[in-house]
Amino acid sequence: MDIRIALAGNPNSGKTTLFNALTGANQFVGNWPGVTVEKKEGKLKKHSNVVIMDLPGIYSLSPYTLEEVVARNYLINERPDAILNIIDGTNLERNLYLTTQLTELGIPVVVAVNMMDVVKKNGDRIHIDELSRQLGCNVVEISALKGTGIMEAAEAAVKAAGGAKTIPQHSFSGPVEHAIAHIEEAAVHNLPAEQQRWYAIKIFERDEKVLSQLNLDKTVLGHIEEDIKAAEKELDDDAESIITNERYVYIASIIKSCYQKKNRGKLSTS
Ligand code: BGO
Repeated sequence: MDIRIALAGNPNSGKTTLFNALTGANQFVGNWPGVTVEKKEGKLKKHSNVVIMDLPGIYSLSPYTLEEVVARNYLINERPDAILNIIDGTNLERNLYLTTQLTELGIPVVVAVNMMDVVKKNGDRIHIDELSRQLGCNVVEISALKGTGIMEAAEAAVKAAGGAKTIPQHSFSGPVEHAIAHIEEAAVHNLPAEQQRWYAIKIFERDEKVLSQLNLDKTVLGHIEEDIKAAEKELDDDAESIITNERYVYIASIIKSCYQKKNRGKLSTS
């Protein structure tokens, strides 16, 4: 059986450059079923049993663009053996938004921090070990353009594919966790344990695609709605915005402890 690695990342993170460098001429290009979004897969060089699936470039796993729907359907329904998440090291805040969601899927994740040639040239520093600790997954520095670290990143993903699922390290605020715990118990306890959290968060967000997929009983839906409303009242915001905002608070704390900008704190002369 082939090992299936999904390559996921934001548009412009260097995903195409990395995919080409890892697979070379060993690529098959088509379309995702029923849509005109390009589907590319390829064999990892020197690993004929490893298939890399290049997912569309996305910022989030919300279902608002065709690309997001395609990517998340693949991750949820096909469940690759591991995710290699490429992030742009010069734009950590925006890129980690997707990462926080990928680590919730119950699939082993390896993060490849790309553009490290630029990060280093700028004199900035990313504390990789701390980033790895905070995300709960292996993190590898790469430059897809220069080819540095890329085989290490791919091999880390292959190794992760045979190991433990990534466990998200982030907790939402009390009222949200309270609602999520109720949702897990009421609606998704029959799903595999590692998938329950992702589904519960999506139900909390009232994600229509997930709700229609799960086809929950009306009484259960009514109880869940009460839990969501209680959190919304307590936090004075709508459920989806609460999740988004709390993700950004988490990301800000990661960046504070993992990213050091060379000129931070110095007065600008311009
Ligand atoms: C252009 N380092 C540097 N410095 N650049 C990188 C790296 C890296 O590690 N990795 C990728 N890039 P895609 P998506 C470009 O195309 O792979 C560059 O969307 C240009 N083009 O070369 O396409 C890469 O698939 C003109 O840059 O990303 C590309 O994720 C001037 O990042 C861009 C400058 O990479 C996006 C750059 C005509």
